Amino acid sequence: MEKTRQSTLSSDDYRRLYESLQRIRCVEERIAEIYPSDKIKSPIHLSIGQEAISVGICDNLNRDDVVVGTYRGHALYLAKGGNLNQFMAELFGKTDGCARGKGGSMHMIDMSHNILGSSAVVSTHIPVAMGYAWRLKQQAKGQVIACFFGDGATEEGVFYETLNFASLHKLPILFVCENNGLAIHASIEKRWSQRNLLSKVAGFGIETAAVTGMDILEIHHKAGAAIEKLRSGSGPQFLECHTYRWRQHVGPNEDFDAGYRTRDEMAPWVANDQVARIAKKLDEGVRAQIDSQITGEIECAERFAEDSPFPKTQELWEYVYAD
Ligand SMILES: Cc1ncc(C[n+]2csc(CCOP(=O)(O)OP(=O)(O)O)c2C)c(N)n1
Repeated sequence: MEKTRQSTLSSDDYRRLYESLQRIRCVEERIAEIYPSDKIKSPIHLSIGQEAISVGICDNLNRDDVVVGTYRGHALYLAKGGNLNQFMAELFGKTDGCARGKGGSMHMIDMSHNILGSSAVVSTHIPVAMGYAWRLKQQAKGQVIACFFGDGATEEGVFYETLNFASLHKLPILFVCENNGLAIHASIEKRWSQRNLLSKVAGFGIETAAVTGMDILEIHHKAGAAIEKLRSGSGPQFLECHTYRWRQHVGPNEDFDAGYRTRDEMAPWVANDQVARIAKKLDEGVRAQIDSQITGEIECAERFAEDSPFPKTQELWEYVYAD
């Protein structure tokens, strides 16, 4: 995806944002649809409702900038330009998957787009991103890394150790907290004594910004400003984006019967759907053309995944660290 620098977006910018948002939404809705068939071989953590964060931020990144994320990582992978065929084959556990079918949904990687991967163990990718940022700083080619994580990840000690080290060494890292207010079924009200994440981060000397209204244009704008500061060497930046997860923590369904939240709580977030909002910025014909292109891409990716073979048994011990 090409970067956008101007503060007012053009029709081409809206087109590009819509295409990315709609691709992620349609891919994940299709994943939810086919999940009961057992073609997909791994657990899935859907980003439906949260797409605007990855899209708004990645639109400001160059191809050689790096991203790293979590098990809820489909949106990030696709927004950064990751290969859809390899993504689908990975979900299907096939050898043409981006991790040769060994990683599944939680381990999407595409180094040709500098998508470093993701971790299923909460917070563990944050120090890895910092290490990579250190390397980028030493190489001094102007690249930056964006590290995405949930509000739950900020409860781990390594998160604070990383903030300290990144600030001390003025590393080119954008921390992105996708604050959906939930860690599995536990709300922030039940977990945080204080709701002052940004002031805690600022205590490490890191510049912070928040987007509370799930507004892709505000995310785009604030991420753009933060990334420019990173490139000018002013040290790590932190963006907290408030959002809401529409589906269950893990799996394809809604989960209002689980008792930890209500449909009423979600309603304002759905009314503020950023995919529908950006769709309205486009001419009907342009939108229809993008929609049909995406439908074709997804059909093609499914066929690619179906046609790819499962890994052979003898491959079990290949591409791993230990014998
Ligand atoms: C170190 C560690 N502790 C606990 C878990 C179990 N776990 C998986 S997801 C999750 C919630 C994390 O919430 P958050 O970081 O807010 O991300 P979200 O799922 O909301 O995107 C937990 C506790 C884990 N995977 N790793």
